[in-house]
Amino acid sequence: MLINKKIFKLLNLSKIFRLGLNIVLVFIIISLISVRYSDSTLAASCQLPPTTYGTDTLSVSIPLTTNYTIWIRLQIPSITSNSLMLQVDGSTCYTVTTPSSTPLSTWTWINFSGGDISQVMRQNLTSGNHSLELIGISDGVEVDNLLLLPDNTCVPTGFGDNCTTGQTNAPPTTSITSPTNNQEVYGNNTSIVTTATANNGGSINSSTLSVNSNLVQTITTPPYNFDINTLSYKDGSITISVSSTDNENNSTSASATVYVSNGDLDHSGAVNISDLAIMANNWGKANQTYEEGNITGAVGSNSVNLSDLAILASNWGWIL
Ligand SMILES: [Ca+2]
Ligand SMILES: [Ca+2]
Repeated sequence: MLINKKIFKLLNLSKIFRLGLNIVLVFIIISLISVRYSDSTLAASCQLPPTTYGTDTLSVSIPLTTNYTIWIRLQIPSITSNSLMLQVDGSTCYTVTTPSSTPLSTWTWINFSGGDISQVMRQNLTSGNHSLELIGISDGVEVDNLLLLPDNTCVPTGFGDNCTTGQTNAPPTTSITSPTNNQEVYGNNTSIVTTATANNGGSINSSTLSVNSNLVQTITTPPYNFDINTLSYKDGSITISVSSTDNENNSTSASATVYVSNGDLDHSGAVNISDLAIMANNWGKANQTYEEGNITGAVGSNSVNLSDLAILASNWGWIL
């Protein structure tokens, strides 16, 4: 049952015991979560007392691997009937016991186990399916909300809306994998490899490539890799930048400065005899600059040689 992209609500879950579970599972800043409810048998990990008061289990799809703080909103009928168990994935058991100061028959949020506020129920949940099982071990304890909050600072009030509304994705993460800063690029099919990763369960809507602040291409589905024709630019530095935008219109960008090196050694706008003359004049010399004919490789890394001539030859006659 999907209510909206951030909150889903399951009603009238329990017919067994007064946990009377109206469970609200909220994944902050996570979009479009599907969930199904099912009763299940008790898992082995919780060491159950002789008498229990029923169980309710949620199977839930977690879209984002991160640490979650588990909050349970419960109310207790008496100071001695004040516990339940929460079992995560059949393997992690929390005994949730309210402190003696907890008011009776009053909805109270608890995020710790064993009656100890320092024992915060916070654990890593990987993306994928997980089960959350509530087990009644005290008669008359009621639960109506359960929250999983990536944010470990928010303390829910009311139904927890203060922790679940107004949240937005953290901006996506964007990077340029290749080429790297100051790398030489040449030819008509230079691949720009980038990454765009949404955060907090969001999704990437688009990634754009700009060269010298001019939009070149927009990609809406991964992989976010672009091809540019470096022959569209004069030899010398250009700035490539990518910007990714997520489903909540948060954007981040990354940029790199690269050096177009198509053989126009004198930056005249054409690859021609004058460039060849420069190269010939410095043929075989080490520690040459690009303008002296050392097209490939950083200055000093190698000599003016055949690999440089090959690039010049392949772009021979190019005029921008
Ligand atoms: Ca030239
Ligand atoms: Ca060289």
